[in-house]
Amino acid sequence: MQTSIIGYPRVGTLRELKFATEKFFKQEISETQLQETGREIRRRQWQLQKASGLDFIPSNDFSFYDLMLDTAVLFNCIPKEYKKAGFTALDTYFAMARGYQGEKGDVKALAMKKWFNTNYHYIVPEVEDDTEISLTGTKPFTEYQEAAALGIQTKPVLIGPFTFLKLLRYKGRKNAAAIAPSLGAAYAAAVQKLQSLGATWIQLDEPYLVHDITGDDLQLLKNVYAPIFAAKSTGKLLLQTYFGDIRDCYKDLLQLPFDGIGVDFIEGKETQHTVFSCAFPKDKVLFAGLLNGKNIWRNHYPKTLEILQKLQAAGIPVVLNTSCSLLHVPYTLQHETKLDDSYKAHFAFAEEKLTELAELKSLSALSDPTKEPAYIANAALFTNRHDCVNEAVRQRLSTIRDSDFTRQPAFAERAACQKKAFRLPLFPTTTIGSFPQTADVKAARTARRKGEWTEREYIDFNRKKIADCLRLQEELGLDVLVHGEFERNDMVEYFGEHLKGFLFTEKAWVQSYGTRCVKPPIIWGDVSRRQAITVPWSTYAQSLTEHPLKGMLTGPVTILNWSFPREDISLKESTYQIALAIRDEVLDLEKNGIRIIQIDEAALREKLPLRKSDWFREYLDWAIPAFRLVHSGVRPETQIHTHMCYSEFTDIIHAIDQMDADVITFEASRSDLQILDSLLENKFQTAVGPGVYDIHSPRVPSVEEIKTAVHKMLAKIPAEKLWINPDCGLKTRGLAETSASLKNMVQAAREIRREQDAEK
Ligand code: THG
Ligand code: ZN
Repeated sequence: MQTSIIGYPRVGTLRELKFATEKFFKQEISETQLQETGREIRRRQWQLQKASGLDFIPSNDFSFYDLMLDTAVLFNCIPKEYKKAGFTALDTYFAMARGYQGEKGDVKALAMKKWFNTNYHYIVPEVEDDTEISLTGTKPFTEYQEAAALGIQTKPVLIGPFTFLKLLRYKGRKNAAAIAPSLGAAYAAAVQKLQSLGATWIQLDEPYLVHDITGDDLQLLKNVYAPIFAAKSTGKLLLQTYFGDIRDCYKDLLQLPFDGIGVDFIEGKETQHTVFSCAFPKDKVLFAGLLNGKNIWRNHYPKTLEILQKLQAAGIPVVLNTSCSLLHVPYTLQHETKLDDSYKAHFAFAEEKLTELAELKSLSALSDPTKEPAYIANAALFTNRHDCVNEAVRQRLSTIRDSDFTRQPAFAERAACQKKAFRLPLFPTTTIGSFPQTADVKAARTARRKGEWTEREYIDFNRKKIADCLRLQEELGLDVLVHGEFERNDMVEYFGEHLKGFLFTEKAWVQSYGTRCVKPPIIWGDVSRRQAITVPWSTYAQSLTEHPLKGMLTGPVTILNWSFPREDISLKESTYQIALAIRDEVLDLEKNGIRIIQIDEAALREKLPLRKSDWFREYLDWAIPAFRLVHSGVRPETQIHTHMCYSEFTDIIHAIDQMDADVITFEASRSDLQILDSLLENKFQTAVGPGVYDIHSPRVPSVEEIKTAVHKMLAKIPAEKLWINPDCGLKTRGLAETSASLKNMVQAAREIRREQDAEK
């Protein structure tokens, strides 16, 4: 049996690519130096994979920003506005990813969206009616040759044409069916070129197939693949799916001339049933995704070997695979010096997963693997796991009642109380919570962590930052202020570090978008709060201002979704435990005079099942109650805010309203304000702050631009329900662009208030 992986992380074991790219953005290094960093990372990981004994080594899984963007560039889907005079190919590429503002012009970035149900974000390519789709790029070919020159035969990886068609944004009249022929031909040319270079297997990733697939979808897939099949000669094609099962199209896919089908046994609840319920063609190979590519727990060998045996007994030729790309886990446990070995024994990051693949490969070749040390050691991990149960937490959870999920009084009555209590102007202005994490802020955290600063020095530093931040917000004229979150590395990791039951790592970075990474904490055991977490910072900040100060918390669903979750208890149970811990913090903030509390559910949508039929039963039926459990205990005049990122929530709008917050802010500026219609149609009751400008880009929006966005909002949202705020937190931005942008935002709000007065 051979082994395979779908893809590998690319940011570098110590985030070398991130640092090089950011230096390149600041023009501190040349393009040549950046390219060299990329080449070095690729070389190191190919050689590591080869040394591990991996049979199918991927290439073209590397990217300077994102694979969807790479695919767009490969096939010439480059909107006209990014082709500036004097731009290099790389400048054009980065302008599409991040926008560009400078001597050569002013263009916005392409939209960015969540990659399926992960915390990775992809760039949404656009096609216009006159876009000429054809093979114009070279990246997969040069990377294939680069590996070949090192003596390593690789399996080139491309995002498949069906998934690409489904995720594209169509700017003109042409739809997916209209561009399928030219896209299919362009892919065919790429496949031909790879074959001519010597590629034996070519992987086409089609994760979109794990959605509910219709007959039309299947027809589209067949159409776009027709020229690709025609181009197949010496090479073999692997259709790779992940993030779920392909129950509705598996049988049809087996009829097509693919040489391999990759399925996900981890997230695909129906995968086993699907695979064993029909005969497998003799001329194909099943790439069985049995190692979790998304979570960091060790694989359970006895279980995996059992499934492999069943597949072999059914006469199915198998390659052992990961369930998805390893992009979603950190590189290696080797840099984790502080985690005790008794914990580390339970984890496998990307590098350790390579070892697991190798061990499983040799175990699976034995008639009785159960006597092998590797097998015995692995099996033992699943029988003894220490300190993960906390009886007090379980006891508390068992006593919650239905009434604990409902805030009193109802929305309208609370809204009236709050209106009187706060006396805010029409269109109140606020921010999402974080302010720029400038170099001094990060340096302070590092100094504290390394023990170079005392706790007192660290607190004083942060207090000074808070004071400066409040002064800035008052000068800018914002209405509801925040303390700026200088004490937080990340909105989830910070709470993980302060709650019992979590473990955290030092270098376990996972790419979130572009050069940005996150370090998800690990939920090891039952969760509870040790002591107040944010209260000292928020009360200090409130003591400095007459304005309402918004206390900032992260909600239980987001903490769960952005951590590595347990696999020994349900997600629901884990989330309810976190909800009770955050509930304690909410009530403490209120007791200490904080009158507005934001409980971010930035990631609420992220783990919404990809199949609609699972939405409620598998997720929303506990995710929404978990949020309600957090805030149901507050007084009527305490205002509860929430925030959601990448809020494609048109289709779950009722569930969002059921969270029963008083105000919700969300991303809207990069996604052309479609959501406003559905807010109107669905009589959304929660007050809303659709972001008026995009914070993921360094460009400063003009007053006019912001006013235009607000006018569009006012056409759909009653004036008394509208808040004015940026898209998301400001932590990734510089101070200068932040002040300039917020100044324009406040100015826009003022002008719009004046216009409204004039109309009366
Ligand atoms: N936290 C977590 N996940 C997230 C977000 C988050 N996913 C969605 C969205 N926000 C992604 N956005 C970001 C924004 C900024 C950063 C990461 C993800 C970021 N990271 C620092 C970096 O890469 O330089 C590292 C953080 C640090 O210095 O400690 O700035 O907010 N969990
Ligand atoms: Zn956000």
